[in-house]
Amino acid sequence: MKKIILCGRSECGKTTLRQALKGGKIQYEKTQYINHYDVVIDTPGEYAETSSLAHALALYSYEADVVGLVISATEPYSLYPPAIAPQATRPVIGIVTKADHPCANVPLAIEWLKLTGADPIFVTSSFKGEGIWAILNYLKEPGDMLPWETKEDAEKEREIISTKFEVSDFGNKDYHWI
Ligand SMILES: Nc1nc2c(ncn2[C@@H]2O[C@H](COP(=O)(O)OP(=O)(O)OP(=O)(O)O)[C@@H](O)[C@H]2O)c(=O)[nH]1
Ligand SMILES: [Mg+2]
Repeated sequence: MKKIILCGRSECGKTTLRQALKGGKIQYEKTQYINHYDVVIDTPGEYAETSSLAHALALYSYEADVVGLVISATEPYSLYPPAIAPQATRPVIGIVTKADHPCANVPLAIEWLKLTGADPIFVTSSFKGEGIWAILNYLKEPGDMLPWETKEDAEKEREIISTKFEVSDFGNKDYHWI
């Protein structure tokens, strides 16, 4: 598998996406440090939000084959300046998360990612499994075994065990503690 680094603001769903790509149950806590031991390098959102930490993202991107700019379909603004993708020395892809969310605005998130120059752009829901198969096939290299054999298996709804509360879920009666 090509190694991918996931960058994006806090709560945009990077850790959840990492778990969805690996096929296990979704069970996570706040990311406290850069986890780089795996084919998915998971970073804390603070690194994308804080200029003094952002340099670390650039350094860790050298350990990856692909940079994934992650943006949630529920985000009210984009962190990414236009045309940042060419600054990386790796291919940069865009990943929209939380496409299943009742407050999702997927077309807007896609537009923001297009502005960065990221290509291709994947639309995902880690909860529902949407887009997971497409990303895995993008990262797949000859001889790799994927956690699933078919798209249908890869895109099955996931079991979610989490007590992480999402601030943007305030007021939505179906989304309290998920
Ligand atoms: N509806 C929906 N919610 C999601 C999805 N993925 C993640 N979430 C929610 O988003 C919240 C944040 O998810 P995380 O994966 O921890 O986000 P993160 O980007 O790793 O956050 P940091 O580690 O703080 O940078 C969780 O409370 C989940 O409930 C998804 O596919 N659909
Ligand atoms: Mg995280």
